[in-house]
Amino acid sequence: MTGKKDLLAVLDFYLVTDSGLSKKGTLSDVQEAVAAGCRIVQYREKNKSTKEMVAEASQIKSICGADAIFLVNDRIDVALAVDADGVHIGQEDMPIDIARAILGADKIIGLTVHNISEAIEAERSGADYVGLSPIFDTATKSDAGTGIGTERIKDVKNAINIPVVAIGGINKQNCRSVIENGADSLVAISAVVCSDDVKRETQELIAVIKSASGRIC
Ligand code: 3NM
Repeated sequence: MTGKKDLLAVLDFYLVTDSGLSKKGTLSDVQEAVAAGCRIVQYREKNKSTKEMVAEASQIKSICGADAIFLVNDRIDVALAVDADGVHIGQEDMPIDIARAILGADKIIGLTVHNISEAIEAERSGADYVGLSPIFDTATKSDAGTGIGTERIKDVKNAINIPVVAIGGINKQNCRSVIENGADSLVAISAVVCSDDVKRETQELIAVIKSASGRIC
């Protein structure tokens, strides 16, 4: 197990980048979130060239350093190019067993799931954590579908032994219920990257998550 995999146990707030929504830019968002105590960053970029992505991913990797896990969304080639800590993939992306064969045992692989059966299958196939989505309706991802609600988090959490990261429509107002219903960590893209102060927003979310999960602040 790598040192970075140990961090999966204490994720709290999980930053996913969105250059389309960001007010100050992806690199600034990562810098501020990591400075606020965020321990996992996923570089999610749908509109840039591979060359631009490799350059940006390399900069994000340096910002994360030893303090934060650095994952790349979907693009296993970009993750390998910059020696990221791993990838986050969806149900329609590279099959997880093939992703694992390409990346090796030490890399972190997260998989998006929408229900208990996908979560059980994710764990069986060797995922290191699942992203459960969407918890609430969200405008950030047009094809995300209807929110499943917080009650379903418990069902998924009880069915598997790997961390559950909640995503979709989460903000400072509803994040407590997400953690109280069993999520180990959560993503809040628009709530954070559209805010005027990413660092403060991240700190406040982390404080609520720690308090809701009983972790010491
Ligand atoms: N994936 P916000 S929802 C990147 O349902 C992503 O798989 C989703 O953004 C999924 O926190 C989503 O602004 C966007 O709602 C989440």
